[in-house]
Amino acid sequence: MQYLAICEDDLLFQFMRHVAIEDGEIRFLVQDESVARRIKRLGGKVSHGDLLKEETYKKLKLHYVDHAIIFLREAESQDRLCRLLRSLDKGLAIVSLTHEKNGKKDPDDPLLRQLQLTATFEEFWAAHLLDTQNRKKVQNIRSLLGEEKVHILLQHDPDPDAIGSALALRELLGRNRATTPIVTFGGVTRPENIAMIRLLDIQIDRITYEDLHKDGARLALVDVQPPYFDKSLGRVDLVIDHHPKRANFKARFTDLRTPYGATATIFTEYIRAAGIEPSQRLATALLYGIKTDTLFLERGSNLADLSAFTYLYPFANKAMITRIERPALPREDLEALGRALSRLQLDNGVAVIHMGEINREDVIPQMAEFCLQIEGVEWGVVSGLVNDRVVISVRNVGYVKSAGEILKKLYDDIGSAGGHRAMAKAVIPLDRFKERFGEVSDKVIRDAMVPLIVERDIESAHG
Ligand SMILES: [Mn+2]
Repeated sequence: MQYLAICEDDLLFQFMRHVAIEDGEIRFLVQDESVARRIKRLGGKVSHGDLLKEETYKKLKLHYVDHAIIFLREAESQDRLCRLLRSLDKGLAIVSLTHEKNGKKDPDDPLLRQLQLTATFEEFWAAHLLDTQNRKKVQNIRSLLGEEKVHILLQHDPDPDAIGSALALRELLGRNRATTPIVTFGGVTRPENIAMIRLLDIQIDRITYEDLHKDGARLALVDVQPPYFDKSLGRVDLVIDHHPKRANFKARFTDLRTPYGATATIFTEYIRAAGIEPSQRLATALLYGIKTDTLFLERGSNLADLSAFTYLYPFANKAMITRIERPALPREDLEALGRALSRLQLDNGVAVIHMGEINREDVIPQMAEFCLQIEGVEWGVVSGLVNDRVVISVRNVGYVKSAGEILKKLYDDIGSAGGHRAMAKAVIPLDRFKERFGEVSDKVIRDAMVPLIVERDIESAHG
């Protein structure tokens, strides 16, 4: 490949002299002989001549050149040169560097590219500035947490983004489980997340508020912020998260990046900036964190998530992610689902199931989701009794009335209810439920869902 870099002076040469081009060589073309001599002294291949004369290019044997890069100070000369080169060679690829904000475009010439120098530099700087900032932050984090024991605290039901981020923080600190345990006040419940910590051998310890600072331990929060917890956490050393800031809090170090789709993306940037090559275990955890929090880069993700995902991909164990995503269904859950199916009622596109008493809350939304696969069903409404709460989960096909609004209207005054257009959930304490409906039985819970269906019919009657 032959490149021809055309410039009045040695500016392009200074920029490009150290650019290694594996598949070819660069020849420079400048206006003045003295400039050409200087470039030659510095080891460049160079010609000189009138840049806007046809003669110059005939001498150069332009037909051997595949790619021209041009930068002239005046926009008008730049345009003239582009036209001249095009008239001499129809197949020549031209990159035209311009410092004008609105360089003219020629939509009819697919082999001509206009690049704005300022935009190119901004892009270049943005990436490098970010990397430098990340490096500085890693230094701060390391010196802040020093040699003390660190508790990495996650939300009550830790998700893959939180778990991956915690693992990355521990790696950044060069610590192990004993000195830097990952802790929660709750526990991991989703079958996929349980599979994740089992397959990747990650321990998450249960902790109490009293033990948070035991023996002078430092406290780091990832993928969550202090106001999430109902009690005060005492001194918080570190908060790294991508959720919007809900209320003010104090921490010695914070890095909140709300445009990011995942906290694991922030940690991937830290790991890269620190020059750490991620182990397969860490890369798998981070990749799975980004994948689940962004719904495979669809929801609320940005370029940073994509770039982190691309970076982690070759290091991660993709087969293991597939195994995490298809966790084994325990026999008792399967039986609960079987019993649930036998209670299915179908009414005018609405599938209703009351599952009765169950151990795990997450099978309720799973069942509601499953109902949508039944032919002709637009709404799946599934309820269950979990400990001392009635839980109702609603799914719909999305083009009907908002499930979240309906549930909110029906149950928000006696419990908590809400959600999106296509998925919603209500949780009602058993005593409040009894207050309104008298008793708790399959029949009553089923009847309690009737207004939901009526509501939905009124809505469809209105169009
Ligand atoms: Mn997250």
